[in-house]
Amino acid sequence: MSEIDLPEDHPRYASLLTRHRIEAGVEKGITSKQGLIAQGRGEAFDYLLGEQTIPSADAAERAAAAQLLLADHPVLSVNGNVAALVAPEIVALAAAVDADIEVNLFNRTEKRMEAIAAHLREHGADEVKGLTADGRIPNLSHERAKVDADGIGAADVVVVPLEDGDRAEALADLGKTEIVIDLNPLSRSAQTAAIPIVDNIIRAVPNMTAHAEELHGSESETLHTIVDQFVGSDALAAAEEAIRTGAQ
Ligand code: PTJ
Repeated sequence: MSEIDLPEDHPRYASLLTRHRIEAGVEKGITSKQGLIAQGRGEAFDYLLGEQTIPSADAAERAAAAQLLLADHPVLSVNGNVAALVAPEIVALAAAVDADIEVNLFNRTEKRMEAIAAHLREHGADEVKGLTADGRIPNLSHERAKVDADGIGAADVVVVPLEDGDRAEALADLGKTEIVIDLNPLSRSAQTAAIPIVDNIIRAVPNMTAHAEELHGSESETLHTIVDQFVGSDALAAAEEAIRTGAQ
């Protein structure tokens, strides 16, 4: 038994554990109620993908790790679902690629911002950005546009997991290189990304960290080659194909 009262050999263990974490996130005031709906949508796609990291997603996670290692100022954006599902794993990824962590919410309230920052600190984050909110993403309604000027505002590469399409597009319009984690290959966020990762965030983030640790110390030419050889539209097509033909 672990975390929840369910045997780890239960066939739906990972899915039930994920649901439990999101539920606990809502109870703790870090995840919005809409986060439950977003989780259900993601789960449906994950089921069709066989609840596994397909080869094109693994390639995307490797390219993302290389891109983050090449970045001057990478930032990992965290919302209420991400905080509930993978807080310690986000802290580990930030350490592996020397990235900032910034809380950036769709349904922004100061109370949730504070609760998520505290939750990340409980899981080892030294510094959490997003609370200063002295920067703005142009062409977005007020609350959703708030960022830290020295965080996402100054970033060259941003990881935006489980993001809404509008903000993903607005960030891309600012010239940021976007790495999107989204189980729906048809979502606008995934379509907008330089590197779309069609995988469950609970698998994607640890795998990005593993790739980053393995690539650490590589020549920048090697990292550039990994990034250049990755083609986002091919990865999206491979994910759609896996869903259509049944990856299981
Ligand atoms: O905490 P907030 O206020 O910033 O709100 C966060 C949510 C996620 C509620 C908000 O951004 C939202 O409503 O997002 P959407 O538009 O529902 O998009 C979420 C996307 O993430 C969907 O395309 C889902 O398929 C996908 N998704 C859901 N769970 C996972 C996922 N992708 C990867 N891993 C998951 N576990």
